[in-house]
Amino acid sequence: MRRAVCPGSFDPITNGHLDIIARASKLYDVVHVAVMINMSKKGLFTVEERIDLIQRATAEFGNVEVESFHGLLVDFCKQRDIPAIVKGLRAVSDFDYELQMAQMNNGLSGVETLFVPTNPTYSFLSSSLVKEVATWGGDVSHLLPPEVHAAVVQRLSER
Ligand code: COD
Repeated sequence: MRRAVCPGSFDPITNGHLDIIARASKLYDVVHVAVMINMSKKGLFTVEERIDLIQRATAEFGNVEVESFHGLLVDFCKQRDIPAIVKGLRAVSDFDYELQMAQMNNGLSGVETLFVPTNPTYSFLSSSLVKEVATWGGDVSHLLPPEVHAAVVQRLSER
């Protein structure tokens, strides 16, 4: 069984994340989506809400498992016998930090990181930018899965 993990904050999942997960799901038997628990940062959505949104957005792929994790990504990989991390690369600005993490993770445990070039349609897209634009009433419906867009609009209207 070939396994890989797509890790992230996913606050919330965007079409850019979804594109990488979809492509990984064609290359691997099982793709684990690992939602990082960050105690020091309050997100727009709780980790449980993010997991629910990712599960709904990826249900059609049929081989995606969504979980949260706390601590080192390499420990998440070790516990599940996952040899590969799949990451999307948006621009050169992503590369420096991603390279450092890939080399650190490989040195810690031997896990490999594979970089998938972003779909050019989403090369500018990040969760934080979506939240900022949506907060000020901008239209982000084309950048999010429909159920995620509805949840973002709902959550911002409660504030
Ligand atoms: N197009 C393509 N890919 C994208 C896009 C896009 N528009 N947006 C995001 N992505 C991909 C990128 O690969 C990105 O890395 C990933 O999605 C997740 O993005 P975010 O923004 O949701 O999540 P981050 O960047 O906050 O996640 C960072 C991690 C959780 C992956 C990282 O901090 C981590 O591994 N932490 C665990 C602790 C650890 O092991 N630390 C040591 C690291 S060496």
